Amino acid sequence: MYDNIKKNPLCILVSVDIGDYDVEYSLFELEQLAKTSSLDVFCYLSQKRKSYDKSTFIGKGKLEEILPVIEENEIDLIIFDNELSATQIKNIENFIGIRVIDRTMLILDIFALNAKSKEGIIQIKLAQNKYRLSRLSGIGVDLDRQGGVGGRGPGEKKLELDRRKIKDEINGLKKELEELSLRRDIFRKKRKDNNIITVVILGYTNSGKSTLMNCLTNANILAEDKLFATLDPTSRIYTLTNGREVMFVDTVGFISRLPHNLVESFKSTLEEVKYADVILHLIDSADPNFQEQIAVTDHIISQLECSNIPIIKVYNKSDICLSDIEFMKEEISVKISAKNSIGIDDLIDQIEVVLNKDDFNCVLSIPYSDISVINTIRNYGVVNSEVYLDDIIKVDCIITSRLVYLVDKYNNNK
Ligand SMILES: Nc1nc2c(ncn2[C@@H]2O[C@H](COP(=O)(O)OP(=O)(O)OP(=O)(O)O)[C@@H](O)[C@H]2O)c(=O)[nH]1
Ligand SMILES: [Mg+2]
Repeated sequence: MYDNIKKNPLCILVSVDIGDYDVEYSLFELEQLAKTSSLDVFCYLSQKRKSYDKSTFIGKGKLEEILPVIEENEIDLIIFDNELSATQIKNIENFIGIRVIDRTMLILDIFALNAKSKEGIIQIKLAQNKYRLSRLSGIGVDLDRQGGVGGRGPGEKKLELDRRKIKDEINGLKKELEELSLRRDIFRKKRKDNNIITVVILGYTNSGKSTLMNCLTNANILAEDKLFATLDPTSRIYTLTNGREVMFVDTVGFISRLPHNLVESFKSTLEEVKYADVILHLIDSADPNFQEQIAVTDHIISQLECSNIPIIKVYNKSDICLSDIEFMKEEISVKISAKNSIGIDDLIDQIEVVLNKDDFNCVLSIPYSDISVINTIRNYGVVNSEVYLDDIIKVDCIITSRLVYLVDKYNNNK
């Protein structure tokens, strides 16, 4: 009988612990990443060392231990939780006879699979090429060493050609991204001109960003129990209780030790964050490691030059959260369950409080020639009363600070 059931590749997760990060948590995350990539995990393995082994990263003795486990259990793949050099991968593969990849390669693979938009695909290609180039550089150093001082190894010419090819490709991709980014700038300016308020949803991968977006706006975005389900920012309009329209933007999720190249490459889509009026930092409060996840997201937010934008911490998955989270007093926070639509009104209230913080009351004298301004005020503020006089309209209204530049000239009380 033929066995027609297609099995997922089986892998072993390996890590070397030199005490610079929480290895246990990172390995747990690596398992989630492997599962997202349709790989089955056979076991974890970690080795405490003072430093990494230059040629095989993990000690040779440990590799010898793994060998029979691989043979007896028909393991297909070894995944290292650390970033390995090309030479280290080659040396380990020669020793154990199966494929070896590292955390960065796995994350890049998942991103490549999930990228849908043109911009997303270019960004991931850019990250992959930068990664390939950094590894080729590594090989170059090794070849230089083999060739001795001033000596040129036999494969070096080809290596130089490969490097140039990748560099050309990187430059081409960067150019394409710049063009797309320019288009995004124009779109953003239009939004600003139209006074559209933007609320960006940020947070750790799998925290429920897309579920919240769907719950608020019926956006129909894929939300699933997999890492990096969303790569492309998606935006939808939502109308607040006072009639003001805001645009919610769903974004790519974060993870600890996110490959540097990836953050760099996704900067253009994350640029949206810089222009947000409010940031919602979504947190999976049911995850035992939610504190670490908050710290990772805070760190990435701090790199995005948006320290002046108000942030609301949104503790999601309250339906399955066992511990009673004590909110920090000084921060604005709210507890919700996006999946069950619990606490959404509170969240909207909080957003309104933040947005209305800078609102103020004024009486404007608007000439009939500029009557359309009243509509703008109505859309983005509150009109209390309108009195139609001979040459002007007196408008008593509450306006947001964003409208000041538009209505300042009609304000007699300044
Ligand atoms: N129990 C529970 N599950 C939730 C809640 N909100 C989201 N989830 C689940 O969490 C998982 C991840 O949700 P997503 O909305 O895809 O998360 P995300 O933050 O967009 O993830 P990425 O796009 O991968 O970064 C899904 O299985 C959701 O059903 C909630 O309030 N309660
Ligand atoms: Mg998502």
